[in-house]
Amino acid sequence: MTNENVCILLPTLNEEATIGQVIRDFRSEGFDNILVIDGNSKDGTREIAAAEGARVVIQTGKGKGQAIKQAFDLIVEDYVVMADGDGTNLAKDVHAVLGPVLAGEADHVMGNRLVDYEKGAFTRLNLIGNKIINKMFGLAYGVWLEDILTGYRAFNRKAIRSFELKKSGFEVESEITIESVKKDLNIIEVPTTYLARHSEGATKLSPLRDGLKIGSTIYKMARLHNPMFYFGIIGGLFIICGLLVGTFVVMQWFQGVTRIPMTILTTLLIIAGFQMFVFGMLSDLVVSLHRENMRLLRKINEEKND
Ligand SMILES: Nc1nc2c(ncn2[C@@H]2O[C@H](COP(=O)(O)OP(=O)(O)OP(=O)(O)O)[C@@H](O)[C@H]2O)c(=O)[nH]1
Ligand SMILES: [Mg+2]
Repeated sequence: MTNENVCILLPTLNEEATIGQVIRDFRSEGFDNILVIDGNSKDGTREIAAAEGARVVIQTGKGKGQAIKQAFDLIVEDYVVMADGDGTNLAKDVHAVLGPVLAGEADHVMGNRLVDYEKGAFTRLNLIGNKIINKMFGLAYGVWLEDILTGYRAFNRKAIRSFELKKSGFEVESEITIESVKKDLNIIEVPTTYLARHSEGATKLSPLRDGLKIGSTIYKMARLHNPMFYFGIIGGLFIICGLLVGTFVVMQWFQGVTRIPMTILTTLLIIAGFQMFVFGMLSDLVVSLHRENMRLLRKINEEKND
């Protein structure tokens, strides 16, 4: 097998400061098949990429997610490596990231940025946000990965064909990871080096806005994978509110004041909370049965294709 069967996918938006070097680095590692999916950059990104020998496609919509989805539909190669165009991923790590996919040990390899990162590569807010999101992901999906938001990944064809991506922005990394867990793909994390952004390139990520969007995507998508987590949180909130109001009612009662409407509210909140848990349990049953059926269907499909 030659590296022609590996497509290096680089999403870019105004990355003229780094894209040329990134492409040269991947080429010097032996990868010439490079696809740059560009979000209508207003600088010289596309011209530089084309001059360095990459195939350049302009995305039809907006956002990194839309770009990746469009690129996955275009790619015909058996293997894909996705990396950022801002020079924060090291091209020489490509062998570590791609290796397990080529060896058939994984369908999806994720380059963990949190083991070895340059000073300044993450702001304090980004680092805390990443850690919270990784823990939340573990709780919701039962798979404890160390860096679910990494942009450095490798996939085989089976993986990219199985993804059903709907999000258009920076939720794409979480969505790809969730899809991989849902579709029972073999996921491996490998350590990679993460560098700080080039001083002339600006980040496209807004930590608070995108962080909240990512958190909400992980939470909402958990409804169909771990409903107990989804409904449990809502139920827990109802019960906490019920207990707070209830405590107030009891305190007032000790002082000789009886608060009938608040007592009713307490009961309603607590009953509604418990009902959410019951919803969660029932949905869990439905989802588990569905998962079994999907596994069986995938197995039949794989056997048919063999
Ligand atoms: N095609 C396309 N690429 C995008 C878009 N937004 C960001 N990118 C690219 O996606 C990669 C990751 O975006 P960054 O802004 O670096 O986000 P990040 O790596 O999470 O954040 P930093 O840590 O600040 O670098 C970069 O190569 C961007 O140029 C978009 O809307 N369309
Ligand atoms: Mg970046």
